[in-house]
Amino acid sequence: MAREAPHTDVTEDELATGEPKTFAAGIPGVAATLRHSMAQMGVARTARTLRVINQRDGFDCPGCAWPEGRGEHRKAVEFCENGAKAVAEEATLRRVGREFFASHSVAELAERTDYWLGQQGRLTEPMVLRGTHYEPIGWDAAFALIAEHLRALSTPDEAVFYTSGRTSNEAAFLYQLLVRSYGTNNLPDCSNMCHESSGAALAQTTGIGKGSVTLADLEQADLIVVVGQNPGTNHPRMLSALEAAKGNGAKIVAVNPLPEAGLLRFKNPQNVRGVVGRGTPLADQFLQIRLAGDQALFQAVGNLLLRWEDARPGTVVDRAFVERSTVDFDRYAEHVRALDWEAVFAATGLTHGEIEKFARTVADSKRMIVCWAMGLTQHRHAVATIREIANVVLVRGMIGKPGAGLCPVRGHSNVQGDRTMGIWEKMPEAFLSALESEFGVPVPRKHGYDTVEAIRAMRDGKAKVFMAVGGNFAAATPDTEVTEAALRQCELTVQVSTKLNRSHVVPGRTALILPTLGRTERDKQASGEQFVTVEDSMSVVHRSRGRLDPASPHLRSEVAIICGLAQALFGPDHPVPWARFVEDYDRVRDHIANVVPGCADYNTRVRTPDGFVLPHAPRDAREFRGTESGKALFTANELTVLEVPPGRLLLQTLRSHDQYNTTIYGMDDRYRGVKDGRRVVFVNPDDLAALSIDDGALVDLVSEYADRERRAERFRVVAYPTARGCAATYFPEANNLVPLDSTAEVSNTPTSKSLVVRLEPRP
Ligand SMILES: Nc1nc2c(c(=O)[nH]1)N[C@H]1C(S)=C(S)[C@@H](COP(=O)(O)OP(=O)(O)OC[C@H]3O[C@@H](n4cnc5c(=O)[nH]c(N)nc54)[C@H](O)[C@@H]3O)O[C@H]1N2
Ligand SMILES: Nc1nc2c(c(=O)[nH]1)N[C@H]1C(S)=C(S)[C@@H](COP(=O)(O)OP(=O)(O)OC[C@H]3O[C@@H](n4cnc5c(=O)[nH]c(N)nc54)[C@H](O)[C@@H]3O)O[C@H]1N2
Ligand SMILES: [Mo]
Repeated sequence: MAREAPHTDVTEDELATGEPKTFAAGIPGVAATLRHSMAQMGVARTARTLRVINQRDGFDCPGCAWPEGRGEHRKAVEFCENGAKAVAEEATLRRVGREFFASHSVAELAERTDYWLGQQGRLTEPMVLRGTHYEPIGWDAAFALIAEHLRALSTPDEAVFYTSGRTSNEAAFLYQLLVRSYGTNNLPDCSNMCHESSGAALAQTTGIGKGSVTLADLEQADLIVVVGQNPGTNHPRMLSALEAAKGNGAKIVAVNPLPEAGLLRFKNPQNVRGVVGRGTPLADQFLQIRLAGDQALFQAVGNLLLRWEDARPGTVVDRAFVERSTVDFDRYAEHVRALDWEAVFAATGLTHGEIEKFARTVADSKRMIVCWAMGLTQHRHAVATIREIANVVLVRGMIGKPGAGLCPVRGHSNVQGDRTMGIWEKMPEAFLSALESEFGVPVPRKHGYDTVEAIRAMRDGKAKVFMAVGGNFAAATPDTEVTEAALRQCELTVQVSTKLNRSHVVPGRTALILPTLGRTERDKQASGEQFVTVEDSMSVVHRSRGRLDPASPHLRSEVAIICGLAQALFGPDHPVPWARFVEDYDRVRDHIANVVPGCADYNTRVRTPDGFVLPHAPRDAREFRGTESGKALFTANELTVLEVPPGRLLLQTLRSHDQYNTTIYGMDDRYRGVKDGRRVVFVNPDDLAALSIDDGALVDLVSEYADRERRAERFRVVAYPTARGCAATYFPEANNLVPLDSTAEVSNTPTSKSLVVRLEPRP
């Protein structure tokens, strides 16, 4: 049954809605940045902090994974409104100390909203849950307690070790080494809920699960297709790249159920025209697609491309590339030639004319890039959809040459780096054996649990210890009630965190909070001040060094926490020199150089001003060594149209302009015209008319899934120009509507962007 969600700020009564904005950033963006930063950090700290974001000698913005410019392309201001909010959130002057925990029981904190929890400030010392309250505990005692629990398990597979994508490469490498030395591959991470579908599709078709383009490519492209992504909010610096591409004559096509402000028009706050003028119109074509219709769209594009090729052979298909570098073209061609256009219209909600115009732009392009994010990855057929995009790119030979390629735009600032460093429940054999021989410790081969499997294992009593380095597992995962019950059932939960969040108030029988340094903070160890390294969405690895004094003298770095735990768990005679790693992170990097492919000479290369770019065979050499055949793979993907019963809508859960995942910065969603409320559901006015529901009505959202119904209460309806039959609401408030078992094929990513729901008006 539905709980009156404590996620709620019951502010929907004050909710104000207005026209959605048709442009992004400009003056309101700058004003919002400064207001938010100064409220959290004060004036001097704001000035000092914002100056070093994403600069060579500064820290990597903890916002998104969009790359910085290299060489002379690096700007004096390499951050955006939302990056500044992420920084302010971490560099806040507010603190959560022992007095705070003494005066609030866990039960009481569990009634608070996520927003309230996050607003209390930075965690300052290790805490352990005893009875009703968290109490201070020393670091050594905390490590001993975890080690004791881990040693008591009947198998290491009864423990789960989660990671969120802010963890540095050094910490990630040591964490997976700790977990594998202990004896399990249970390393679920936020990526399981994020770009897992992209990784799976790209690895199968191109041989490497990462994007193939660089920032320079974007500037050279003549066509950039942005599918299922809202860069104006989630990757604002990408808008500058789109604007530059546009200036060079590129066309931009946006594919989205929502007319997202940043995609339609952009006011760059970093130039005069952006501040005073009307800004740059970005999208040349906006395809307002139905949720989960993209596989059909790209099959239809493939169908038209082949038809035009048949009419004028040699003009559309890049024959030389297809013959030399790919396999299974004929199977693909046969499949899309037999396309059922009625299914395409039903799935996309688009007309033949709209699709044809788009396909024509694709056929005319000489340098095409396709970018995408969560709008593609969080659907049942996500992997097939991304494979379909790869098909179109391969037909046109749009990979491994300047200005062209596949560009999954990553979320968390180091989520890609964490994977490179081994955070994955199914790392390949080559990595595991390299790790084993580097350190002389046996490493298990059996695949571990991903996020969804980890929840099931905890629910079923098969996993009993849960540890998280970062993130907010309780709020970010699907099926909130199931997940929270699963966490509460654990014997021990351990959260390594910077700030208080929902996961701390849904504790296991014993629970620890271990506070850690953030990106912005100075990290001093025995050999002096340390830096860490990260990898952005375009495979650039570089340094990040914090400059602020730590939020509290008791904080430890993630590296120090992991090494401290390892020493308690393995004792002094372990073959891995854990204590030495903490003293000097160069020693960690020397091992990364030996184990991680592409990282030879790591310590030298990360010290070059812009860092270095990891190898990527398709991008660098038009080679596809990683696939089974050694060539790029065309795939034939069965087209399945999601059936939505009459009277029901397809609901997506997405981000407002005022949040970072489960961290809520504020109650507004400026570009969508929403003020003072998050419990809203956006619905097309024609659907509202058909359902006889008024704009502004209060409804429950009821998701219908095979096993049972799930209900989220009290959402305010907002009539909004989304695609027909589709609705949208915010993550994480609606996560209890996402069934644990409803996941994408192959990637097992929760389908948080296509939920069949009905709206039930409240009396
Ligand atoms: N400020 C800020 N920045 C962030 C984050 C944040 O929360 N706040 N989160 C970070 C993380 S971890 C990630 S993964 C990224 C997320 O970046 P996005 O993927 O941009 O995030 P969402 O808000 O989930 O938006 C999904 C977009 O896809 C569209 N969409 C949904 N379903 C479909 C579909 O079926 N087809 C198509 N074509 N479009 C669809 C939605 O309308 C929306 O525009 O951002 C990162 N950056
Ligand atoms: N319904 C729905 N669910 C979703 C999504 C969706 O679109 N819809 N998106 C999914 C996606 S794309 C993602 S990536 C996941 C995100 O899942 P997570 O990564 O688990 O969640 P976050 O909200 O990013 O984590 C925020 C917490 O991280 C901690 N933190 C911040 N900085 C640091 C640091 O430097 N070190 C440490 N140790 N901790 C730190 C803080 O305590 C903060 O409360 O959610 C997924 N869930
Ligand atoms: Mo993400």
